[in-house]
Amino acid sequence: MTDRQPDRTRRRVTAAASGVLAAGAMFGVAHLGAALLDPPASPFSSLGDAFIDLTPEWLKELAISWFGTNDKRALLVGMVMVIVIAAAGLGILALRRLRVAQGLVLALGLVTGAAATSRPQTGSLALLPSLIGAALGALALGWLVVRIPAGAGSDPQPGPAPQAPPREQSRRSFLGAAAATGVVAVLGAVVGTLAAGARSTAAAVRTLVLPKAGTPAPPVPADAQSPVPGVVDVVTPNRTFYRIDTAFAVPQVSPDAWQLRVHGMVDREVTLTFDDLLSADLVEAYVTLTCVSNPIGGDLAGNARWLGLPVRQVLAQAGPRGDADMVLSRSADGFTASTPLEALTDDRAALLAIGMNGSPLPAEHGFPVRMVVPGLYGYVSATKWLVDLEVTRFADAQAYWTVRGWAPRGPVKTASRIEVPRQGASVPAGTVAVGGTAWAQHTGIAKVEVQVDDGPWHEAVLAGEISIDTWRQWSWRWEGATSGQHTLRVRATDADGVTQPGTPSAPFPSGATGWDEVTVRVG
Ligand SMILES: Nc1nc2c(c(=O)[nH]1)N[C@H]1C(S)=C(S)[C@@H](COP(=O)(O)O)O[C@H]1N2
Ligand SMILES: [Mo]
Repeated sequence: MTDRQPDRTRRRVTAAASGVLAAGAMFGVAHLGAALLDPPASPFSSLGDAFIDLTPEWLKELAISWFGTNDKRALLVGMVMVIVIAAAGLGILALRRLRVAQGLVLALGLVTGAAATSRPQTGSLALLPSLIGAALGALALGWLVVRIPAGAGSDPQPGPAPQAPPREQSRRSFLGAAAATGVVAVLGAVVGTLAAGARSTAAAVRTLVLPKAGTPAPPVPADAQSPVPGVVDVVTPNRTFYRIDTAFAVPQVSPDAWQLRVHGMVDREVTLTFDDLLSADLVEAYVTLTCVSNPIGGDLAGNARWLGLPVRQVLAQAGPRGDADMVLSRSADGFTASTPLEALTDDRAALLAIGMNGSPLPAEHGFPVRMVVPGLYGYVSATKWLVDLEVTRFADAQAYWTVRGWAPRGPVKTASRIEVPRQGASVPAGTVAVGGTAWAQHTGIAKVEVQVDDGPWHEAVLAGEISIDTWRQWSWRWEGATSGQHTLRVRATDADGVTQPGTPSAPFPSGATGWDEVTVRVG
């Protein structure tokens, strides 16, 4: 008995590895099949998307606080880990109950296939890749498990178990099967990823030539950037602009096929093509976007120059009915946002944007068309991969995050943050340069004040204002900083004279409040 123990362990480890290889083949083949048939039907993106949609609010908040905008990568790693562990378990199960394990592999294929089918951007073939992958995975599992060499001196399993490997089954036969399965897994993953890449919108993003704005944005004032080194760029480069969305894989929407349907409580439906947008009289505006999930002092905000067609012009064509009060915008991947009709029809720069800082929208920021609305959090206004506008009423329709408990209307709350010095920094005694950014989109920032250790509030120097729709930077010279630990606090007052409340509240359900503070060591 004792001398058989290592053999049993070895068989189990080999079986676990077989399960992982079979799952690799299953997912690799399904991924490749999806890339050829219907890329969004890849089991990874559909499982990821389904998981995100089903994630409870507290877990989503936790994920954002742990991983920030790396939450998707973390989810992928987590998903792969769960699949590997489950597959290893199935491999061990297959040693004794091969048919049951194979049945579970097929069931897993059905689940991923169902997830793929349920995604708004997948077509009628979405079930196929997962089913083909699962069938192959089940076959591979059987193929591998019957070849697992029986340990020297070990007995076959008792009873007429068909999966008990004949003793003479050579090690070589197993290794050959394992290698073949591994090759299928890797080839599926690699070729599938390449094929999906070739079908992506990357080339369209690169080759699109943006038209010139009929109404360009006024130039950025020379003093708009805070003079304090280390404060963020007052115009955020596209490459570092924060990204928040529910899409596990970036939706790929071709500008050639793009259409925007405007319907609902309107006098006449309007359909817009991308060419209609390119030939329209476009407006350019600097607008600062902010995420409602941004904690006090957080960096889920960015400022860009957007090029697009004012939404109000398209709505005027459609003629909203008098009793409508909301526009539900919908993305290609099913995300929706509820924007007050008024914010889209008044004179603010609410845009169907096709350009960001002089370039076509990057794929992850909504290519080919997104909405940008000054003064509202992104979740109620900034729909990326936009395909549909439904004129409706708050009483009749709910958007993606409203269903999950967030406020139906999301005006941006006034915020200010200290960027320099950083939390925990050591600074020399004497004069310390303090600087940061404040925002109150579509109202404007009138005053920023800084406090040291519960002392009096000092008015900071405001940098130049790009527009009331953008953030505004500030600086303050802290004179006579004495050695020791000190806390700096900041608060802003908007152009209506309203000062940020000091009472802290969490981002859920309508945006964080409170004053940002940093503790530094002087000396
Ligand atoms: N299609 C789609 N659009 C979306 C979202 C989304 O999940 N899906 N998230 C919104 C949220 S919550 C924010 S804060 C902004 C972020 O835009 P960005 O990623 O370009 O910074 O996009 C908005 N538009
Ligand atoms: Mo957001």
